[in-house]
Amino acid sequence: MSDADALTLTGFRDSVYTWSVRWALAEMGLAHGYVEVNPFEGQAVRGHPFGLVPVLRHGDFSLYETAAILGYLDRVQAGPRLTPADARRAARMAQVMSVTASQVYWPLVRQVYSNGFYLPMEGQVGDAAVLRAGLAQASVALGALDVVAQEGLVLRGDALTLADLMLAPMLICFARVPEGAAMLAGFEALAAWLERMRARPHLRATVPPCLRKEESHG
Ligand SMILES: N[C@@H](CCC(=O)N[C@@H](CS)C(=O)NCC(=O)O)C(=O)O
Repeated sequence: MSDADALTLTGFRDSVYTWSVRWALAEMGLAHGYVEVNPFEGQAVRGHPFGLVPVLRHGDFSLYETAAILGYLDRVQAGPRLTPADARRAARMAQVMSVTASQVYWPLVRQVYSNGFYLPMEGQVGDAAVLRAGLAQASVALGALDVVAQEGLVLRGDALTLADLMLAPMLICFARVPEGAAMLAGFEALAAWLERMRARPHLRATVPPCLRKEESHG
């Protein structure tokens, strides 16, 4: 690959959004460089005006926002497209990606997973009230996504789309907290879809270090 074609991902090893892009790159068979930055410790993220990860560079082109990065990779890759050609499936995919960013990330990842798993794993005390607030909000998002999984246009288990790539890492993190796992089990179509995602070799190969013990072998 020439410099003009080189792909470089800037991310943080335990970030769910970074995981989505790493999983996408693996599914698409795209070779890439990787730069590790921890924005949670105040490290500057080159190419991101809001100081977040991930950022993708492709030659002299720089891109941030995970949904945009996934869509771009899907267009430059040589394999089968992960954006459906069918208008309704494509719209449902975009809807799920938007709901993931707006309704899933904060309550399920930043409130439940961070306080129920990640901070304790780091030897810090999670905030139980924040965790409870996240759980209360989570059921609304999970219910909406379960309806989508039942419908079967996307979140199918077969026919991978960009929605799978964006949502599954967040739900895997959420389910690492016992209360999250119990709640998710009540949404049967969504839980069945997630089990099929968990079995994908490229997902397993890109599991972040903080989750690796059980996720990549279990
Ligand atoms: N809307 C952004 C969100 C990215 C994001 O929130 N990334 C987290 C890591 S998973 C981050 O960099 N957080 C740093 C911080 O909150 O200071 C995207 O889709 O890429």
